[in-house]
Amino acid sequence: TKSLRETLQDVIPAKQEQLKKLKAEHGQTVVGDVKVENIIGGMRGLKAMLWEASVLDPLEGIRFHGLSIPDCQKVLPAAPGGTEIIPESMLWLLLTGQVPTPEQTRQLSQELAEKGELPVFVEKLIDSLPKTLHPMTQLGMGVAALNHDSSFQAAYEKGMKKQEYWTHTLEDCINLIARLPALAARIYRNVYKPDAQLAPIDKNLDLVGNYANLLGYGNNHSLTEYLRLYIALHGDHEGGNASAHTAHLVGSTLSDPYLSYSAALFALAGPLHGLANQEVLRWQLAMQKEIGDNITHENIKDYLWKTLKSGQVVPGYGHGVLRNPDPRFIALQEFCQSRPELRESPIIKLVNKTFEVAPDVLKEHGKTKNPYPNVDATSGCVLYHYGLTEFKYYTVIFGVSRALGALTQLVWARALALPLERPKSLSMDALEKLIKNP
Ligand code: FCX
Repeated sequence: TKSLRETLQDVIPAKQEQLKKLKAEHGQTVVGDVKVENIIGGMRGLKAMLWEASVLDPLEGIRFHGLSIPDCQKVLPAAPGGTEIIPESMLWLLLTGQVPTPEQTRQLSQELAEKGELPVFVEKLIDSLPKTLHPMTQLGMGVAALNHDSSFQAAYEKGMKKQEYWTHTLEDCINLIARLPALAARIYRNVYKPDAQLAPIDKNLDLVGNYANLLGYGNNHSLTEYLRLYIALHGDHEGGNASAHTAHLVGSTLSDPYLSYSAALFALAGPLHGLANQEVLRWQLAMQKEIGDNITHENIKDYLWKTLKSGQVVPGYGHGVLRNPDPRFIALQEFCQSRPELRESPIIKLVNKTFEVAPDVLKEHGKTKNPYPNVDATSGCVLYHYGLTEFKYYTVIFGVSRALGALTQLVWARALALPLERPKSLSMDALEKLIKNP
């Protein structure tokens, strides 16, 4: 069987050729209009960047190299003894466009475990931070500091050729993904369980098996499986979302993958993006507290209106691109329905009941273009069920996941020699002038 690097060596030339042809034959072909509303409206809907690993359809949801979430659940290998997709198999798919064999997946798991230890200075850096510093700030700082060992940066300083960019980018990306569990778990330990011992990395375990162990949940097989699925599914969601786009933009300056992904994490830390899963839990718990047990649909409806009338968004609902329930939400709900203890969990039941009411209320409210749940409507609530109740930590888990897609695309961006990103901005006066004299 081929290694990850051999597989990539095989697939990259065809993609390079495809891009060359696109540029030569269609460089001047128009594929869309730019409206003033796109310029004012956060570039929504503007087809303006290249992203190989996944494409998001507003109705159908995400496809990773053409595979939908149910397709991935059928074909991507699980961990030994597990049934859910693991991040390694998703990473392989995102990087190569091919479905790995179980053996290839195991090889990747082994490589990640072997590279999983943190440098001592990063451990010390994280240990020196105050517990009150948000875990996402700590994660972003830790990831940035890991650039001390960047292969890309070292090779760049020595004057590497452009053709070698992607190989060094790949090494950095693999190293970074490998170290994320130890970094993220250290932050968890320091902030929430200061007396706990961190488990050593087990060279025979997959990435999430080790992450769950380090978090102190290694003996909870159900939670470990949930984390595998969640981290794999959350890995990539097209290129235009704020975190992925940030990594892409920063990477286009030839900043190394550590710095690029660190920047992405600070975009993920915003409440309209990655922080939404903690907001959902906070909101659902506040609803439960206010209404008490035996919540009816009518109670939920009233609570939704109260949230909307106070000018807040309903967290976990709406999306910049999707116009249907998020298939990632559906996949996580199915995971819950397949396990009796989760089916009966009060918080999961509340998420379900809210889903039965919220779309109609949001339609009646009439503002959001998408009245359906996104993945965050349930992801944090499942963690809460398992006893991982420290919700300020949830976005860190999202950050471990999103590395898969954001870093994969850095490899592709360098392999395809994509240039420095530099869109043209306009002042309102310049825009008005352009409208008068197009
Ligand atoms: N509740 C109430 N109002 C909402 C809403 C919601 N869940 N979602 C959108 N709206 C409002 C917007 O605030 C906007 O109002 P405005 O005209 O007064 O500014 C209007 O509806 C139109 O917004 P729309 O075009 O539908 O949505 P956007 O693309 O601007 O924003 C997000 C998309 C996701 C930011 C938005 O739906 C939202 O704030 N949702 C709640 C937070 C959330 O769940 N975020 C997670 C998203 C995702 F999964 C992720 O990136 O991680």
